[in-house]
Amino acid sequence: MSEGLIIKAISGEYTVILENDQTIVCKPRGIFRFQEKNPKVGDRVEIDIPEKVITKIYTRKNDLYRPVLANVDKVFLVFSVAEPELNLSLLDRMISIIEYQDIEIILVYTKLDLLKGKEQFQIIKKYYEDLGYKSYCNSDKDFLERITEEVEGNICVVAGQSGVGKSTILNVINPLLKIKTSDISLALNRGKHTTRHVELIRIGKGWLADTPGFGTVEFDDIDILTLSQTFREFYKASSKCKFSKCTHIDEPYCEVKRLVSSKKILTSRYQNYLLFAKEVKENIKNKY
Ligand SMILES: Nc1nc2c(ncn2[C@@H]2O[C@H](COP(=O)(O)OP(=O)(O)O)[C@@H](O)[C@H]2O)c(=O)[nH]1
Ligand SMILES: [Mg+2]
Ligand SMILES: [Zn+2]
Repeated sequence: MSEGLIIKAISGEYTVILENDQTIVCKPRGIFRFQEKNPKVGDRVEIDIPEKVITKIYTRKNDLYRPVLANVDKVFLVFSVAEPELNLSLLDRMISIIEYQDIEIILVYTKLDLLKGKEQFQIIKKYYEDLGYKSYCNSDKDFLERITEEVEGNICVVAGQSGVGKSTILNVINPLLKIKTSDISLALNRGKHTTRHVELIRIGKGWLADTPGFGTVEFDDIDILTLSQTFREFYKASSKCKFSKCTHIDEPYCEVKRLVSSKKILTSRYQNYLLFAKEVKENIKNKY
């Protein structure tokens, strides 16, 4: 028996890379079907080399469905600041969903060259950095170096809307990949039904997933209190709310609402929170 990492999955066949860099295409052991447990890219597995069979899937640190990936350490959230303009609602949504999965978030901003006044962007960038999210711009002089450092020893994913420059970044990181970049109109019009397989690409001593991105981003089985806790600054302030389980919506003496009025919390953060809370409530209603 040997241990390896699944780096590619296509129609029930899994490419497993071993410690010595040998790759073997394996099938899962039949029993997984009965356990309704399918191997995923990112899974650490035990394989039977002569049989070319995956015999064991090690416990996952986390488990993503869109994209189908396990054991992700970091997500690079790529956002353009122009064409398409910075989408703070999507940014907050993705942050919340990924926080919930306990994955490190790194923000990557692109297309600063297309932005006229940068003051507003700088305020927003600083706000998220103060929350503890590292951020880089693809125009930073040492961008490539820093991203390569971030990937080292980790399984990472690049996520973001179409047209923000994900493929361009991947090509800079690894010019050998030659992933096709598309002009923006093409990228934005590409049907949402285009499915591509997920694959881990080696970057130095780490792995980067080349995926079509986080397709639909919805709040599946999260409750409102948990949602509120994925907003780091709300969580921090909540100890000063009058009610211990304050959801910062209708409750009086709410510290979060006080910080919103005094502009210490970004208005867009609070508005997006209210929007997501409404979605969560509707999801719960639909379920019962
Ligand atoms: N001006 C400008 N264009 C960019 C930048 N990054 C990417 N692009 C362009 O934006 C378009 C979409 O990029 P692509 O990498 O295909 O985006 P993806 O859909 O996220 O993979 C392409 O025409 C790129 O050349 C940038 O920093 N500045
Ligand atoms: Mg692309
Ligand atoms: Zn509150």
